[in-house]
Amino acid sequence: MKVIRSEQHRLHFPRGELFGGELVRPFECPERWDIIVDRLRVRGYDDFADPGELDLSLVQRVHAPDFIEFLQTAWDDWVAADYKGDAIAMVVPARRMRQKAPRFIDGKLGYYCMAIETAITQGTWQAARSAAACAVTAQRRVAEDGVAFALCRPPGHHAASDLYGGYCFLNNAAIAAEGFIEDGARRVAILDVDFHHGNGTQDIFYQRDDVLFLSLHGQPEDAFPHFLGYADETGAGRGEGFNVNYPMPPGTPYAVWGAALDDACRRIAAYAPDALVVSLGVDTFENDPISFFKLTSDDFSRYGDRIGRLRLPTLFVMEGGYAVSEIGVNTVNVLDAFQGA
Ligand code: 5XA
Ligand code: ZN
Repeated sequence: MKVIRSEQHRLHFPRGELFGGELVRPFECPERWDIIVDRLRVRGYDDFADPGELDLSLVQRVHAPDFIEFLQTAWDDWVAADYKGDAIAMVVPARRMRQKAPRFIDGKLGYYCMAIETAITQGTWQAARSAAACAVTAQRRVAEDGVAFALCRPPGHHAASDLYGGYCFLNNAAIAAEGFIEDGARRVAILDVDFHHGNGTQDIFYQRDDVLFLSLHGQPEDAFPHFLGYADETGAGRGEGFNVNYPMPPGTPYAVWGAALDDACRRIAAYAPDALVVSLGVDTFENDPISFFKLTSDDFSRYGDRIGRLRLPTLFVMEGGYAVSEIGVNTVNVLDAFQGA
């Protein structure tokens, strides 16, 4: 399986993340990437490549022009304001406030932000671009090989057309789905198995019937991103029926999670897509520090096999997972089992 990854991910690593009222070392850290690469090598994956130049027209099909410009200029604006730390939003347009982008950087950060744990640094835009380039380069490999893995960092599934947050800036999976459509796919399915609801991906395709989005995640009453991901969000307009959410409670074991995956796989098979994008987050793991499902390392093999049995051209796009010492084993268990199915 071809693995597309970029060393440029290292350009994004904020000094801190607000967690429980403390400034802690970010859970979304560069070692995550290193440990996945190490494990891939141990398991015999040796077909690694850098991404090609990012096709910005695909990014523009997913993200609003003002948002792209904001991401490109946020750091310079922050420095111009003489701020010394990482760029963090502090004020957001809450209920009964105007939804309008201000000129000053503090206002802009809040306007485009969906969760303030996510800081922007000097290299964030370059790193986000490289992650999107990984997704698109890997997507193009799927036509030749039937499968590819985009080892994206930073992740993408919380990024909506004009929102960043939840460690995400550009929606790598959505950009890749647009890549499949540009290359002739009439229907694409996106299966999001990250612990967190893929609010950004849902929002981007909510009114579309050419992209079926399915997400298995911690229920919003208890889990980030809290304000989207309920089962009654089923799509709108032409997209009605093409958005499927499986919110699940704290402590969910594989028996329950796997049944939801089975249902999702049946729906995907019925939709008969030309390609499948898997938003692969492994924060469903029992020891993940910020999540509450109970999947074991063996369960990742079980579900890799289930996805493999769909027999679809498949692109895996890396999302979350913060039990750093096991992130490699869990990720590669999915890929191995997919290939062995
Ligand atoms: O999939 N999303 C994540 O793993 C990020 C969660 C951020 C919670 N503050
Ligand atoms: Zn996650």
